[in-house]
Amino acid sequence: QGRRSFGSEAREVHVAQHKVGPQGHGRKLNAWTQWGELKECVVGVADNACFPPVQPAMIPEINDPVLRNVLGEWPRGRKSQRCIDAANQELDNLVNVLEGEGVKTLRPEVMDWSQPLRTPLFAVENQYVACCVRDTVITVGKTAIEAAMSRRDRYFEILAVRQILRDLWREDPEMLWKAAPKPSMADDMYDLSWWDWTDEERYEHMHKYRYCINNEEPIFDAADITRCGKDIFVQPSMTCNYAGIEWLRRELAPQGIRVHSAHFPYDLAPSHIDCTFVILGPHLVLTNPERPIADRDAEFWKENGWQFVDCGQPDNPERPAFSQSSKWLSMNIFVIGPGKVIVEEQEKGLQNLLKHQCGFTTVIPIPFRNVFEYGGSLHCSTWDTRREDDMVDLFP
Ligand code: ABU
Repeated sequence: QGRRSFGSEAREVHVAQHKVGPQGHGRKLNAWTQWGELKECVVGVADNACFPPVQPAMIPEINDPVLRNVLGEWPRGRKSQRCIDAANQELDNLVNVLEGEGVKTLRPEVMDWSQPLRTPLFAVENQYVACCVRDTVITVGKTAIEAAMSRRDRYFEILAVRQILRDLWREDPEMLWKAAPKPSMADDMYDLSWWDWTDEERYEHMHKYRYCINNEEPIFDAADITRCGKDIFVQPSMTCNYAGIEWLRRELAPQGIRVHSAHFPYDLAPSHIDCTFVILGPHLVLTNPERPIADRDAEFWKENGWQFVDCGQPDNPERPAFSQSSKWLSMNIFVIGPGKVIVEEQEKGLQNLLKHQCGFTTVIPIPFRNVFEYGGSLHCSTWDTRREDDMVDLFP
């Protein structure tokens, strides 16, 4: 066989020599559900965080009116070290809590996000941060999928977890690694007129599910997706269009995975399903009282025996001055196993609901409000790489 360089045996030798094939260390990528026993996950980092630049996918606003008057305009460049340290302290504590629960944790690489970025089609003065890893990549069964994100400052955020992806792929011969087509992020990918609509106009159009991106290229953030075994549900949003959902459908259909869209018409500027519709376990969903699921979608869930439990109003509805997320980060909880969940420490009402009405026996409160500045809470800032679960069929 020695010199037949294109024969299959020779190719295997070549693969092994160059360390690109399975290394057989026994780690597995696996996550079919939102509730299987968590064994390994990535927790984000706030290092070198910058303010997101104004761009077609995001026109940020300062929440605090006093500060808005003082600053006059949206800040630029690096965030303060104090703000970064405060978030990192809470993220590190989450790591300790997870390790204490027997979950192996991994961290993104620390990168310099203050660098400007220029492609042939757009330029931004700086990048963002690798805190909300949930947005950039998702595990669907045995496949890792890199998202097709809409924000220009997040174009290269995936690089912070590429080494983790490479290591997993080498070690797990069954793992599939897919990356959605990198969006152009050119001006014509966006619908800038959406930003000029009043709330009344957005309300009038709410059943069209059209936001600041158009439908020309597949776009989705990984956090627009939630998993229920054989079925995954994806929310059209500011960060996800129907082309993105169709891309997921075509890629995952050969594995027997059914991709559904999930609609929440009363959220007039939605992004990410994990503050709106949070799967707690088989047949149980925590729902957002201000963002009910569309009637036709609700029927499908209920026909299949699912129950919805409304989350109460947040105990602390305050949003940090520069956070672009809603008060509903309160329900961005992290289910780490059947009956086991991590919740922000100030959300006492939700902790009680989970204990007394949703069957959770272990509810772990931890401080996390300093991470809200970066647009996410406990679920957003994690990416589960291994859960003990299977491709269950809960929509037979
Ligand atoms: N990153 C999750 C944000 C969702 C929300 O603002 O409700």
